[in-house]
Amino acid sequence: NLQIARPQGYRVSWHANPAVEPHHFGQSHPMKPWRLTLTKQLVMAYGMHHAMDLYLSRAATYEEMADFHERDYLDFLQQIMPGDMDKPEQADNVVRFNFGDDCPIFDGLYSYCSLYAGGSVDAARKLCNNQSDIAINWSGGLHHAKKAEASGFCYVNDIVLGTLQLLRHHPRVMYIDIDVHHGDGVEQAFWSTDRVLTVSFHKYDKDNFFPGTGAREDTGPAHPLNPGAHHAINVPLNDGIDDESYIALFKEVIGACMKTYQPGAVVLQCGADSLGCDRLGCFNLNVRAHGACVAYTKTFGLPMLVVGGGGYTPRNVSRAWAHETSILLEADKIIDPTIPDSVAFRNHFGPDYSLFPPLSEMRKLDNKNTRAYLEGLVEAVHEQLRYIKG
Ligand code: TV1
Ligand code: CA
Ligand code: ZN
Repeated sequence: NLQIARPQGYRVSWHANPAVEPHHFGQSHPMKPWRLTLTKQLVMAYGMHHAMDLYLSRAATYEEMADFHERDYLDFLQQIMPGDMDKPEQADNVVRFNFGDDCPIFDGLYSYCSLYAGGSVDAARKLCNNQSDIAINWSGGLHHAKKAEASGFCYVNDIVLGTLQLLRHHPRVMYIDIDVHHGDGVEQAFWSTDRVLTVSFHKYDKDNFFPGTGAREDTGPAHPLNPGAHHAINVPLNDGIDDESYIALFKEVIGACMKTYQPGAVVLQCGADSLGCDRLGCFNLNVRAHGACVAYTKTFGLPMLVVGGGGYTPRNVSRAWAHETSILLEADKIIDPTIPDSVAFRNHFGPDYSLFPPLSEMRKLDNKNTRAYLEGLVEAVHEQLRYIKG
């Protein structure tokens, strides 16, 4: 019995549906749901599945997704088929809803979306019902989706749907996003409420890095009648940020936000494209530093919805998310950094077979974030927090 085996620990629940994993975005598309298979194999090889409650997540219903998304958009998502993309009668909607290279129409698209969204809705409900303290959905975290628009590999915004569930029980929810991209969809969804504080750390370059939003001074529509003014915190970064600076920055920003805002629950998006060596990312983080952010967030002892997100070098995505699962289980000090012999697809982890390969040394990117720049960011966040009362 797990409650007896881990009397002090948090109750951790794992929400997944293996039917998400076989979906293909297409030939050279960087988003690979297969990374979830690799993550699960690592977690199981370490025996972590014995220490948490495992739930087969349901597909989110149409009505559940309509909590955020427009019905027109969901109808399109539900009926569109691969091949329809080029049909003249669909052309208007394809453009209107932003389908294309980043967001292709592939086989089983609607089931893919409803399954990953169902995981976050289920996970949030377990937290609300007090049946879990930390609920994990690595297939979620798709932070760019808008209410009537697909964007940046995201179709349905599971984070918004999960957060809406948490808001039924908690007056204030804090959203933290460590994906290398700006969490624009979540920010925008909660732009006009003071009940969600969104905080995104990301690479920012208006013209050359997706999505081009999330400048330091973008803090939400600043109208005096908007209760959500000042409730979007953006931490824009340059290439090559290293472990030490990122962890220090994360702790200062999140520590200050927690102190001021005093949320009742946290949603943590753990996009793994902020790791060094990511196919799309440009930061220099190691698996341990990425995990240190998860560990720090956990120290506040709040109910946590933990979701995935980006991550385009599958072997490192699975390393990070397996390590972070162990942190949430308080098992990170116990597990062997050498990847178990028994793991499926073990060849993917060679030649080092370590959970912690030296990612920062493999593709050396200069750290373009000076100490002065980072200090300026922290100061600006403190100034912004003066507008917010907890
Ligand atoms: C098909 C095939 C699509 C190869 C897309 C990289 C591809 C990209 C592809 C790609 C790619 C982006 C843009 C340009 C907007 C476009 C899950 C006008 C090698 C959360 C989404 C990034 C990140 C979108 C998602 C970005 C997340 N980068 N190869 N597409 N246009 N799109 O720049 O935050 O991680 O790159
Ligand atoms: Ca981010
Ligand atoms: Zn990303």
